[in-house]
Amino acid sequence: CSALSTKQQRRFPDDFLIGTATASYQIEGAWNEDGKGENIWDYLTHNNPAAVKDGSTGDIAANSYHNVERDVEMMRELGLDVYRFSLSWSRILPSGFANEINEAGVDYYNRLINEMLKYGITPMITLFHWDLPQKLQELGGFANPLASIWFEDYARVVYTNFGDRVKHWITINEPREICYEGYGSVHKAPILNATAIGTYLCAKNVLIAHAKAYHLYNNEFKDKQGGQCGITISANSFRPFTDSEEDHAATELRRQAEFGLYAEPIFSEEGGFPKELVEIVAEKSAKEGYPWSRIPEFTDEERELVRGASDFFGVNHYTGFLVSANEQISDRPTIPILPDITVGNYIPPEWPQSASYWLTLSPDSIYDTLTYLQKRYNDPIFYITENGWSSPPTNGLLDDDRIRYYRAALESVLDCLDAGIRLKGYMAWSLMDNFEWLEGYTERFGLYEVDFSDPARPRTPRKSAFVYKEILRSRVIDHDYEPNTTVMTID
Ligand code: GBH
Repeated sequence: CSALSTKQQRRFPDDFLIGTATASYQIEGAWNEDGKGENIWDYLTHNNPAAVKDGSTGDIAANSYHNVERDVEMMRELGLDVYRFSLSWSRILPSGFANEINEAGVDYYNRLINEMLKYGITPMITLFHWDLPQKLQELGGFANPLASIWFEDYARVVYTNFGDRVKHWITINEPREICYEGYGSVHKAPILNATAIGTYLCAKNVLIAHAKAYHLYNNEFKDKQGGQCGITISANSFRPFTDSEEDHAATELRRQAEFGLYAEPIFSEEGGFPKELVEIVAEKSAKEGYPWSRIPEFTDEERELVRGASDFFGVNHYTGFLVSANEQISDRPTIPILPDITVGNYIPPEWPQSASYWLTLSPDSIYDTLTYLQKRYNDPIFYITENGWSSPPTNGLLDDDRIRYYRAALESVLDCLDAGIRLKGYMAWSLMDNFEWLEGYTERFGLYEVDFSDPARPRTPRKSAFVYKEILRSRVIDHDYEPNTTVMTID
């Protein structure tokens, strides 16, 4: 007898969407083909190659621009319910502005969407996953309040062209990574490193951009097209290192600085930025001699525009940390934190390490994160829009560590469903190996391996792809399932 999920035979409901996710710059390649305009990742990788670990670019990436049929074939092999991908803004609008539409770019996405629909795979589209048109960056990018208008114009083009067939929209992927990593530090393009100011300025403008695109959909498209529109925010699990009051307080502050900064204005009852953080930054700003707080305020009108502006809460979730009031707690590499808060990270030695320094297998972290968000934000509808595990390029096809991670994560998903959390779907990051931003091709997240030394970028299923396929087929997690990995088929 095969030992199924340890608890009992728990099933994923038939209407629970299981899928995979990718992002345009990470997979498409064809960076200057058929009229595509330059974006900030083209610009960064071409002009500052030292910023990328292996000096690589996404010029070809996984060559998905030329692989529509193979990409959809992989989705069919896995038996996906849903595939989440993003659109390249500058492929659709080469200058970033809506005066000129690049029909070849629109055509690529039409072919992809139509091929998916032919096989009953639901498209979930992210409008923006970090590849801002370069000209818009030169005009200030998300530090410029006009960015919300440029984004709304772009969203109108997108809904108009694809909304007849696409019913699941995500405006923006991970405001934290855009703003803190891109504007407040040097971890993502445009590596502005405007530490004191950049994160908050960007946060406000990104939230307003999202809200405008959301209301545009609601007011002008939803009646005809009948879809839903939300945002994706990265939210990892933060639990107190000890049960002390100080560690509990530090943990809550850490949550506010990580995801609350972006979630609170949309999903909280009162709207606006998290209060404790606002107080801390205001006080520090005054001490530092600024005539105003570095964290901008919303006008009443802006606050109301943003508050409640999402049909669901998309969560990208990868890992967890224990948080301490003591800054010097960890001996394992830990991730950079917004400099306005001072708290410590702890990662227990027994949590398995991936190829990414920030990513360990943190037990029950999905359940912990979603129960927190459910309570704090009044029971929204959730999708896990990303979750995944990296291995080094040399690991090849036998990825038992990735299998262990996905099984544990999906058990945690079932715990959420048992607890009544309104979680509607789960997307594994990623369908295939891709350009991992400043890590280049040194970290691999794919269920399918991509051979980056071959110009055609052929894809080969890893062992984890077979295991994921079986979970999709059976709708249960069988921890003893050993796949036959010799032939991948379409069932
Ligand atoms: C996701 O973000 C992205 O949406 C996806 O594009 C990406 O491929 C995937 O992660 C895997 O990395 O050294 O400061 O950069 C997840 C959020 C990504 C945030 C990694 C922290 C590392 C810290 N995290 N990042 S830093």
